[in-house]
Amino acid sequence: MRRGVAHAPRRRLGSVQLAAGAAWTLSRNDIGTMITAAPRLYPHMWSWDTAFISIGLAHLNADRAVAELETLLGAQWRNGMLPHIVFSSGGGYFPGPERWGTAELNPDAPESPRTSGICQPPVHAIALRRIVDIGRQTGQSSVERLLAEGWPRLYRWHEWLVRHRDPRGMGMLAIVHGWESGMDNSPRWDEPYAAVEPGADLPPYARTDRNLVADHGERPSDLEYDRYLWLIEEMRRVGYDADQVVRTSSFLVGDVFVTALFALASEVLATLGQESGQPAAQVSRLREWAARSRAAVATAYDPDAGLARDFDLRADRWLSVRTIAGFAPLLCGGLDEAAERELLDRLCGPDWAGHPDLFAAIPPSVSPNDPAFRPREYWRGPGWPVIAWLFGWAFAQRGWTAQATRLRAECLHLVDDGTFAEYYHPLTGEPLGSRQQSWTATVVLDWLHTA
Ligand code: 2M8
Repeated sequence: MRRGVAHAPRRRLGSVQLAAGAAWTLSRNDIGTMITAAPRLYPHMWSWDTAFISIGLAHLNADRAVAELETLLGAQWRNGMLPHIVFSSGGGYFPGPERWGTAELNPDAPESPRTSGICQPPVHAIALRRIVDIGRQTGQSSVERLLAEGWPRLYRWHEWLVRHRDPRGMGMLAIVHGWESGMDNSPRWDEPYAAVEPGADLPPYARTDRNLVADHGERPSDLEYDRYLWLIEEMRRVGYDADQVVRTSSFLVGDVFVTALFALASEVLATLGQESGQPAAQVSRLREWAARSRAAVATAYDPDAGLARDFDLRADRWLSVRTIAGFAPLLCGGLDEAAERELLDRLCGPDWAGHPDLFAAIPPSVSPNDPAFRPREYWRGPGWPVIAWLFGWAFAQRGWTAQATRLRAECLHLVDDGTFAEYYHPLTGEPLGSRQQSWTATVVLDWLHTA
């Protein structure tokens, strides 16, 4: 019996209704030029959201999935960076293109479409693999064009990360803003953010997110936002020059989760390249990058804590904060068999996905047994379907079928209220943050189509 108690009675949709709701969510968020991350809170294209969105779309219409990924790739900077936001022509989000000012400040940034000046986790090769496989099964040939034209772009994106985001040359990729992790206000970043002191000359700004999420406790605080904006200000002042940003940013952290995704995605991209006759030298470089980053993730693993750690490059110390990101080695491999088995057991055990009070057995962003656990607050406790999907996909690749199947079933239970929320209260299943979030809909579609 489920032990979580929902505050309001939950609807429970069957799989046909749920799939229809997910498809409707994507079409509702389709503004013609792109599918936005969410209708009101995120009315633009986010890099890693789009990777996931295109997977769900591929089940409905491969041409549209291809177009979506092409739009993102079309906004790639001349130096190879894939920007974290591609702005639509509408407003409604802060910081918008004027605040970022990338095209004015950096010759590599596209003038159209406008983009932000940072990046997000490199999951795009995983999306390419998935879209190509789905398109081939359903006989939709546009995926071959995406493979031929998208592969070199993704190669350049990975190359950019290696060139500009591996300051110690050891395979651990660094982020210069919490937003680059995708886990914006995770407690992982509390210590490095505490050292970020917003200057008195931070230009004034007005948040838009607080007008759109009724309970402000579900969003980051004002102090957190001051720091987010200050880091952007620092980048503006060096014209978004990638190397100068890494040299000067008050925030520079080796992100173990991004590094694991990079290792995994580099392997996936290498295999796709090998299968489709891409240059052998590039394919083997991808495998080398994957191996180096996998080794960096293994080095970040702390056997005493039983979790992998981030590394604060400014303070020169490991960050031993216990969050879902600590399970990064399960995504990319690299640990010895016994350590890996122990880590997998921990993920499924009573501190995490097996916690007896969870509404659904997916790992929350922070363990309910941790003093830092805040069940309603964004990346400080809620369950995120997209993260469950990532682990589920990686587990299936690694042959851990039982765990992958369980994640799928439990996550589908979490989202069967049909709100397609951005994140969920892990103990009650209450939908939180935005509703009709595209990447939640897409995860549902992929899972329902791969039963
Ligand atoms: C959230 O991040 C944006 C900033 O990039 C925000 O809070 O305004 C994160 O959950 C991020 O991972 C996600 O890509 C984005 C859009 O869904 O929202």
